[in-house]
Amino acid sequence: MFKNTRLRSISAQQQTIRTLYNNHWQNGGGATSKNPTVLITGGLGQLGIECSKLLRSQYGAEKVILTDIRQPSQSILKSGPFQYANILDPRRLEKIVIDNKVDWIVHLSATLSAKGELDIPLATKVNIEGMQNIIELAKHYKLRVFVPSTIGAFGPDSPKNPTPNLTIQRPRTIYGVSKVYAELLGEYYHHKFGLDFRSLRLPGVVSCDLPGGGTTDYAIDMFHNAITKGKYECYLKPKTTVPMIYIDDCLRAIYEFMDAPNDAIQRRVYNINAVSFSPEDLANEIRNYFPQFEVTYNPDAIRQEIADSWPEVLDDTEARQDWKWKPEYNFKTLVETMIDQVKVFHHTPERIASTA
Ligand code: AKB
Repeated sequence: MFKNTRLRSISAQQQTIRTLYNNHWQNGGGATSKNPTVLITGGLGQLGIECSKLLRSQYGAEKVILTDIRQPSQSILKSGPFQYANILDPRRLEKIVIDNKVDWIVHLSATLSAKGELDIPLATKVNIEGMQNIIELAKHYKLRVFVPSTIGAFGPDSPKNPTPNLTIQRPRTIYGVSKVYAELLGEYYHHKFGLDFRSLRLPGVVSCDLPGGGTTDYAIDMFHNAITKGKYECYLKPKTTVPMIYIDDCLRAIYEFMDAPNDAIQRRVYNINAVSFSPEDLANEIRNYFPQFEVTYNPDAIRQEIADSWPEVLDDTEARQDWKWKPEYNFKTLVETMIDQVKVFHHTPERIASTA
């Protein structure tokens, strides 16, 4: 008896939700919305906060909902909607989607390459199970969904310089494996169900904020250490060259790609390229600002092997052709901008001196 009542009430509830979403789609909501409500997962990570700033400047503060399992600062709480949500809890995510009539998801939660190798079950859960939850939700509510892929989706068998958009992908990390899975699952849902899935293979992202757990993090660490300590011990060999991108270019790429009309997009997954450099190149460029900066090298076996398996340069011809991708920062302007930003991060010359 109880069971039946409960079943009836669930189906009545589902009916209400269906009607609500039908009205929403008829009024121009959903994947093709021109003024979308966007849910960002992993919102307090390296890309999330800055991504929310950019999207809020385009669509309005209330239209972008940051979610994470971490505690936000007061300033983040004041800047716009924040909700606690674990990507491994699909019902919680679904509630946020329904309550806010979400149109687009930017799914940034992930365990990065180096951390993933230290805890493979965790990376599998977060990156694969999390992706399954997000894609099912996006399919059900007809949402546009962006999932970042990475240079890590390639492996030692892929051509390195340049690495084409369509080529051999045999990554040797759980992170890479999960990202290839995400790419293929997204393409499959696009062809099978018409899901508006979009993905970019991102280079290592260079920003003032630390990502945590990536192989390309050394570049960020190097700036912070140059400014606060005047020296740095690098965990990669001096000549290890991989593609990198300044965060502003990366976020603009995500925004422009998400905003591109469907008929401009020939693929669901694109390479984007910006600059490529090695630890030695970066140290030399930083020395133009801090001539006494000292860098020593003590390669870490896991991260060196990962970096050695990655591309040196991504071929992004197709992104440039189809939706007019073009980076604004070259190596010199990336370094110049990072030095300014990291100085601001560490606040004052007094603080720099005291930590030296
Ligand atoms: C990592 O190093 O794991 C990431 C990436 C290149 O995807 N920054």
